[in-house]
Amino acid sequence: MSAYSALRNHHLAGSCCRALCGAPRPLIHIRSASVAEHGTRRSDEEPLWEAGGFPLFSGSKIGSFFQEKPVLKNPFLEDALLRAYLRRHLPEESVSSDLRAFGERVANEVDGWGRECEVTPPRLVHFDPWGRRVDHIVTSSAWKRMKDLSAEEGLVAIGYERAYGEWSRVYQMSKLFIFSPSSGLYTCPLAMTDGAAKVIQSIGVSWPVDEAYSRLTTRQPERFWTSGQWMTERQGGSDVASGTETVAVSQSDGSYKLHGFKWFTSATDADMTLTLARTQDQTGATTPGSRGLSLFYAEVCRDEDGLLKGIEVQRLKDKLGTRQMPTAELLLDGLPAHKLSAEGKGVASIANMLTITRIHNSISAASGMRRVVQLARDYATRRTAFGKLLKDHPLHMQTLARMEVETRGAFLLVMDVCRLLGKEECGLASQLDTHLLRLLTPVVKLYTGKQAVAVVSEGLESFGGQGYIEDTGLPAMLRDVQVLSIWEGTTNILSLDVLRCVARSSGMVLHAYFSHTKSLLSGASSVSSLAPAVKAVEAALSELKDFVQVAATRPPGYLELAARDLAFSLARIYTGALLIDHACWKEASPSDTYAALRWCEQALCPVGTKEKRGCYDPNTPPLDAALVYERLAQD
Ligand code: UCC
Repeated sequence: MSAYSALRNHHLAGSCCRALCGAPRPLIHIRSASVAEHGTRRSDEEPLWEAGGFPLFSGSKIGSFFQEKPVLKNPFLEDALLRAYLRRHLPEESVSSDLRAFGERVANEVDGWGRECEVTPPRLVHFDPWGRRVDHIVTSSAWKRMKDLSAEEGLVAIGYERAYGEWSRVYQMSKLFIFSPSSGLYTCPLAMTDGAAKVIQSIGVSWPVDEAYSRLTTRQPERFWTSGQWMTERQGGSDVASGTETVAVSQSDGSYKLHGFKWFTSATDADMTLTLARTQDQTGATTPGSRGLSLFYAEVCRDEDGLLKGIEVQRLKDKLGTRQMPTAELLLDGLPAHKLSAEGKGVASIANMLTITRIHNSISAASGMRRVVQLARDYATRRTAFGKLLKDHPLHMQTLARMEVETRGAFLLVMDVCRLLGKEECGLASQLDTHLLRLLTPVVKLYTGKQAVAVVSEGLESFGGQGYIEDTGLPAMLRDVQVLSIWEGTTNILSLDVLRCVARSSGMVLHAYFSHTKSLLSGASSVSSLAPAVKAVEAALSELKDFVQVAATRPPGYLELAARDLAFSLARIYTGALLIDHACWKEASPSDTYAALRWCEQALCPVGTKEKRGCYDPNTPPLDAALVYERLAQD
């Protein structure tokens, strides 16, 4: 500070003080909550005035206290449950050393790229400077680096190399679990890429998709392709059967040209896509509904003039979150394509893709929770309020512990579904496993999607006002998890999918559920510390069984009203059993037991309770409607 400004500040401070107090101000002390170093508090009494009599914050000075930000550490090393789960089920040194190294890379390098993707969102360039239509989706260099990284790290490939047999999916998904919150949403194209590879594999890896399959599953960045999944049209993405207007016009060489409007295509910079369309008969007519839909494969490429072949990009979507990723409206105007499914089997064929993307969605949900807990617990060791670190406030720790319990439950549920997927893909699944996989896929997707929004929202609150500040990166986490309950089937659509698979399997999926959940409890019979949790799960199972028996005698509308609560009950009970099972493992920690006990304190079977209260009776829909549409008397 120059002599002049020092004098001026001194003068101003003095005159201001005199104006306020009418007398020279004595030295004031405040209680300080700042921290000099980790966990070490500075002296309680700290002068507000500097030596020489100048107040802090005077002139250009901004005081000595700055918030410490939470630090992202290696997300693999920081995750006790992930490491224990792998030690229990996949104790391969090559896996843990890969995950350790990847975790280091995520914390030190990739997380920064993810942030770059967020602050440099994609944009659409419709025309070149000379007026020619080009439809270029310009993405950040970080987004492109994510693509190369994904290939190098085998983020799709691991699931298809199957180097670890039936546990290969668990390995792949563990890697994605570490990657997801730092990925700048690159996990979205990877989900669809994985789903497309799965569809191709189930249909048969032969022309015209053999080359595509090898590119989707390669580790070579220069060959790696991503895939889109274009299902949503202008009439919406849930009722695909009646909402799909796209027509496939057959060509003389056996291929097709697609004409339609895809309303919501994610990660539209993909190299290829799978999509649904209706073929025409001789007269040009199409079959309505699901029976008229077939599955098509199309490459996204440019002609010799640099124009997209058969595609016009109408605009990019302006979304709440997932802004890192281009999401577009596409006009398909003669897009060259090949039919992959049997005629009219489009929905059933793309269902394989949905199974995979729904599992990826659940991984993203669980890892979003894990990340916010990791950051919040780190912050709690740095931030002081009311004279002590946040971690020393029991109420704050209770909140974080509740978030941790939710995160653990979500992790075990999704990993169990990955386990089942791995078994099925290696031909090792029993019929029970196959039924469980079918039932639990919509359950895990819908449940973790909702949990993620709640946990990440709570997580933001644990940073106080900083959780609401855009450039901390924290608000983006909440925006991004909000999509997880929406795309790939909303909560209600997936609840109805649960009913669909119960009906189509004549209840066999529920039979598998009851029998496997009980078997998960078997190890706990002699563990007294877990007795309250076991008792709660057993009681909930029996309540659920009662509900199923009652529901079987009621009309279909009854079950539809109960669908959401049924799905939540299936998720909570099964997760409780998984937590108990994990806590019985010989290397389990006391915290594993505690997490199981805490999880099982909640209402595990809401569908049973609500059934007894008459919530699904035929009189409730009109009452619900009357409540929602109630008008004031003067209206
Ligand atoms: O595309 C989107 C965004 C992409 C972004 C990807 C990000 C991934 C996550 C990233 C993480 C970061 S969003 C739009 C996504 N759209 C959906 O998810 C569709 C939602 N709607 C449904 O799921 C509906 O339930 C439909 C479309 C499946 C209903 O169709 P239908 O035709 O009315 O249903 P049907 O008639 O019951 O079933 C037709 C056939 C049957 O087989 P067949 O013909 O052999 O009898 C069913 O058994 O499809 C079979 N099927 C299934 N099979 C239907 N659903 C399933 C299923 N879930 N699993 C197996």
